[in-house]
Amino acid sequence: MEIYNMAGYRCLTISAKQEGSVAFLKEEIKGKKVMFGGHSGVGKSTLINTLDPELELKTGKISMSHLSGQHTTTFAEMHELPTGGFIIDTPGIKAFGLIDFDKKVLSHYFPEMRKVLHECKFNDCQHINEPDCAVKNAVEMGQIHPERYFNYVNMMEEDDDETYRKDIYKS
Ligand SMILES: Nc1nc2c(ncn2[C@@H]2O[C@H](COP(=O)(O)OP(=O)(O)OP(=O)(O)O)[C@@H](O)[C@H]2O)c(=O)[nH]1
Ligand SMILES: [Mg+2]
Ligand SMILES: [Zn+2]
Repeated sequence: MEIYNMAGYRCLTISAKQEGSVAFLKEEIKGKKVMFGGHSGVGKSTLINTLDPELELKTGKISMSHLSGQHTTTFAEMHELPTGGFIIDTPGIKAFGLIDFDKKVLSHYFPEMRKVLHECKFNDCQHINEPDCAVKNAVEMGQIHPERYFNYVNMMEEDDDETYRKDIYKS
């Protein structure tokens, strides 16, 4: 939570087992389309059942040997809530990847980087090896969490094979 709060995201802890703690979600979702994402077993479907018990979505036990969910939800589905708005339940995330994505603008999707990147010396700075980089400076000054910068570098270095293959097919 510390990492994401620092990046400018609002983080809250809630429990599907305590109805009072999810009441505010009904207000949040009114007039919106909201999606729940996360690993299998974190309680996405359970939380949606709390928002509308009539949905009776299937939920799964946590596997004691793996201490994780069992991929109970198998496809994404959108439900209209009687209290207003729409909620989308999704299967647990198995892998994360960037497809058809221009890495040159990856930092624009990190709010805390977007805030400072106009101060980089080069306006096409990739925040990796360039001198006078505002993003790297912010990491050093403790304004950007090192974990977030580490994730950024990892994504930048991720294999581009997928994109490469698509380019071959196109030509
Ligand atoms: N104590 C507690 N248990 C919870 C909470 N939310 C979910 N659970 C339990 O965690 C288990 C998994 O919940 P699910 O709702 O099936 O999880 P999911 O995120 O939908 O999982 P997938 O559909 O596999 O992606 C169930 O046994 C729930 O009863 C919670 O807030 N507190
Ligand atoms: Mg589920
Ligand atoms: Zn930079």
